[in-house]
Amino acid sequence: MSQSLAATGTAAGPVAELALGGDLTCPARLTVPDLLAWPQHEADVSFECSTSGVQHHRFTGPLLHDVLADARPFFDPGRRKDRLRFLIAVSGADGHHALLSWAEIDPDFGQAPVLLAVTIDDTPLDRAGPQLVLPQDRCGARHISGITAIRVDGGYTAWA
Ligand SMILES: Nc1nc2c(c(=O)[nH]1)N[C@H]1C(S)=C(S)[C@@H](COP(=O)(O)O)O[C@H]1N2
Ligand SMILES: [Mo]
Repeated sequence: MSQSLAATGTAAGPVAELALGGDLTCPARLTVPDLLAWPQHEADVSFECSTSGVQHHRFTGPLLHDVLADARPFFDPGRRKDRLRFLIAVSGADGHHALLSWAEIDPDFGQAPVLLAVTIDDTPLDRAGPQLVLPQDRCGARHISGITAIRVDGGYTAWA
């Protein structure tokens, strides 16, 4: 797709935008074409849905960690313990949402290769919006499609 089409959309509808917000130094609004600026990874994924059975898809896109780290969450990147408080809330356009912990995707901790997919089975997701891909998940429920917002929050403690 050309830059001008990406910026304006076409008769088929506007290009989807993802809002990155919360405890970030650099909050941003990103389109799927914007997500091509990060190194692209591939994942061949099988997951099971409780209603529709086993699904197989091939996804490409940046690592969620790379995109969020560049938005500079409010922690000192040099201090590992500082990162353990942070949660990542991912929401789709239809209201489906899930929480991840920062440590789950952090290379110093769980290092889960979670993608913000920009293609599914070689089809661009420019209009649908990016999809969360968790190759480690047996169940498909966290593979949130049409992501419209990701919020990073470092304010969680277990105090009653
Ligand atoms: N936005 C959004 N994403 C979603 C869902 C949803 O309801 N809304 N359902 C999830 C569930 S339960 C599964 S199993 C997979 C379904 O993937 P499929 O469309 O390839 O079957 O999408 C996940 N992503
Ligand atoms: Mo599902």
